[in-house]
Amino acid sequence: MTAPATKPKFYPLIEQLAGVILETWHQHLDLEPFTLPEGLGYIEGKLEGERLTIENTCYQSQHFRKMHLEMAKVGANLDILHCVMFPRAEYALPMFGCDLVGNPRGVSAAIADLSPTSADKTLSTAYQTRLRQNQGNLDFSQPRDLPEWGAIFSEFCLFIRPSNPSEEQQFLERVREFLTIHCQLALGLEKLSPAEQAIYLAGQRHYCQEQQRNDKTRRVLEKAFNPDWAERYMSQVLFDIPNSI
Ligand code: BLA
Repeated sequence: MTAPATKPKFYPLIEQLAGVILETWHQHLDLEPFTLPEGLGYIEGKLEGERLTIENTCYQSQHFRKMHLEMAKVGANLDILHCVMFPRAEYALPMFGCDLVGNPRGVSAAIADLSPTSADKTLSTAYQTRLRQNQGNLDFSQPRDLPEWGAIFSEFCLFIRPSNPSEEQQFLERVREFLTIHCQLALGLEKLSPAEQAIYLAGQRHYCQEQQRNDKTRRVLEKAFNPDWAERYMSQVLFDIPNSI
């Protein structure tokens, strides 16, 4: 199935965030296309009589095996942006992840993180130093509590309900900062030894396994398609687990 000629309009913060993500990728990295499994680029389903459309944009680069930006629309009421950068196991890199869920009244969930994949599940000193620089300036009135599987996220994880346009912009700029730091630090890394690569790959596997426990995402996909399809989409597209180096 190919995308329709007229693109659907998304909640403004979602459009802006997609712009920031693509802009930052293009600015710092040499992008190559990444092909998703057959038939999973543009998708349509029905959720309780409402149309669900999913648009996927996917790249790879020297340091990232898969950089996935997804924009989904459920009828007129639910807009979702999902983004994950899966590092190549050759590099000691955390996982960038971001999810934004919007409805006509506003954004209910805005989450972004650089999540560690190292053996001790901490970010490197270089990441910590850069991430601390502007952390003190952040001020959100409605922080949200992570679910139990959220233990995969770092101490820098931002999970909020933005309560006004200024908080929306603050979130957008913090994500730009996460992405800039991530791309810049990735470009300076040496390759790991095979033994070290196995550790980071295990870290990625754990991250994906835990993300697959997100019942809220699974429920939307199960209702729009069916449980088997949801399982396939979550395990092969949203959080596919690389098996080998
Ligand atoms: C929450 N994700 C949600 C919610 C919905 C989705 C409907 C509930 C919103 C709310 O509680 O206000 C739905 N998200 C989707 C769907 C897709 C999607 C259908 O990506 C894809 C088609 N989720 C991620 C990534 C992160 C993430 C990369 O995909 C984090 C880096 C986090 N989403 C995340 C978290 C919650 C959430 C932590 C809250 C879960 C909870 O409160 O239980």
